[in-house]
Amino acid sequence: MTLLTGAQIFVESLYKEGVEIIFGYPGGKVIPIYDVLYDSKFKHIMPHHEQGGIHAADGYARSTGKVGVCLTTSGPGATNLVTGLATAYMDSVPIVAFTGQVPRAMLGTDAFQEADITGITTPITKHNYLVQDVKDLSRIIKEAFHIAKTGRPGPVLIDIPKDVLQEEAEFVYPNKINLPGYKPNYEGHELQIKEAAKAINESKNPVIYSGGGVIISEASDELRELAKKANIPVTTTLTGLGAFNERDELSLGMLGMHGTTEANLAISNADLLIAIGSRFDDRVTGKLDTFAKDAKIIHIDIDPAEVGKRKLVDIPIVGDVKRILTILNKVVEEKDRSEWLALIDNWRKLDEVSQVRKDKKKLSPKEIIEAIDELTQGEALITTEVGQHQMWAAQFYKYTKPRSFMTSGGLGTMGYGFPAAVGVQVGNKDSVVFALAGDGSFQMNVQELATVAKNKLPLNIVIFNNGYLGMVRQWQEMFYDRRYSSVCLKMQESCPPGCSSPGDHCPVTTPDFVKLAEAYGIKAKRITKAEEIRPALEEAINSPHPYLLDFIIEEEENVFPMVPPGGSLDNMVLKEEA
Ligand SMILES: Cc1ncc(C[n+]2csc(CCOP(=O)(O)OP(=O)(O)O)c2C)c(N)n1
Repeated sequence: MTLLTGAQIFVESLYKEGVEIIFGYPGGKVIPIYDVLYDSKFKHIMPHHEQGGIHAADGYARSTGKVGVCLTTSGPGATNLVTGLATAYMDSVPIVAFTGQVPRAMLGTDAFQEADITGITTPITKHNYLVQDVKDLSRIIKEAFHIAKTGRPGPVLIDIPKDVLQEEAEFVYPNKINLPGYKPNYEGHELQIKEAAKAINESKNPVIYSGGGVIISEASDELRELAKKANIPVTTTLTGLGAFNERDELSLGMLGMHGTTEANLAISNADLLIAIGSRFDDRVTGKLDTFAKDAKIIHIDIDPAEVGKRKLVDIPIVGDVKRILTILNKVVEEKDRSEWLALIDNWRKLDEVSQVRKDKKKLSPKEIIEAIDELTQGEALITTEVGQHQMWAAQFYKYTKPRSFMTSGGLGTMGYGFPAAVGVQVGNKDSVVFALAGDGSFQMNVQELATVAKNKLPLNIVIFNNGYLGMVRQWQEMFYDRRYSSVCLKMQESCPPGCSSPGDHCPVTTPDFVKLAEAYGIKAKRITKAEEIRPALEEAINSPHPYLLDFIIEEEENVFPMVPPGGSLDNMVLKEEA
């Protein structure tokens, strides 16, 4: 019988799971693993902050559909994962996160670099484990991967004490899983599916409200079939973008707070809402009792806890979206819905109103994103941070395929997008990848420029530089009487109190992003004129190296349409007040 150490078992188990890439950062409690990794076949990407590592694993998972794997040491290494775990948990992303832990005998003694990471992460992981015996390690790893990727996916954490990594046991990788308390229901109730088909066949003004769950269950083809067969318009959530080709005439784009006019008005006037793999998030519904107020509601979701959680549903169907849509498509009838579609077309025209610019002196974010869209024909893989640029990226890029838009929808994590793009590029070597960032968000995980440079990742980093924490400034402008409190990124002590007009005259306190990129050995350019937008983007896309583009955009450009917080979807603010 050959005995392996816990660290060797870790590596062998990951081979069995087909893992190819680990995003990891070393430290005292995981040195035994690093010692084994020294001779291993894994690609190991070292971020420059553990938060960067877990977001990279997340971007890898969202863009490839595989499980993302990250590894950190105990204590601060482990706690640096918290934001990344919560981000993945809220958006149902499969990740297995490994953390080192102090030796078993020292647990609970406030030992050096001890943190109760299983306690800390209980509410933000799908499941977590503290490995107490090396003999359990391979079984736990097998279970963790199973839990992370099945049912409603999510992050699972495995905490391994250092002495468990050093102890020996026989290596047996189990063939079977035995988790009596965990049995996701994939099938969907047949009678309910028939009910749903009947409701669809009878409806005049139906709308499909499709969420990230459609992408997760790889059900885009089935969604298209349903929409096309029955002529039903489709709106998607932020994390659902790409589930339905936005260049299709049935696409309504995104719904919700910054959704399109046609999507929000279609929902408000629908007689039937078909919610698929979506969870009635408050940014989507606005005021709950007026959301789809005249509609019968069908809700298809793998997670029974989501059905009826926020909104009462007429026809609940719990199960795998792909399987359910496959059955549903057989019983749904072809139908002409041209009157309803014509009405929606009229609402579409209102979008033009929202996109009128305040000031034409500086670059418009819309122009930049539309240029990216044209140059890449909706084929690029795009990540964003959180803020106005995130909403512009959702509104102006026309996503054509699933797994092409990676953004923190549920938690809204600034600092997510740039490191996530690292994982996206690593997992999709031949794809054109864009990391779109605000000048505020980019500074939250800016250290990953080193990871990009070292690994020669040909990322296109685009900064929408407005000198502000733009989205917060927009709220202060619209709802707090333009009292710009702590949103100016150029502000310093010598500024006049109450200043609300930062501009080119201000001292520079945000870093010069071009110089910063160059300090890491990354090519970079600042763009200030409209005619420079396309050539700069082309140069970046065609370059085999990473490239950072710093676009100086209009400081006070806002995102419209906007449903004011707590408002109804049919009460959008369409444009800037005169
Ligand atoms: C970690 C984190 N802290 C704070 C916030 C709150 N927040 C949401 S948007 C935003 C401003 C983002 O500014 P920037 O990255 O410059 O993007 P812009 O809105 O200007 O496009 C802030 C502070 C957040 N979402 N995440």
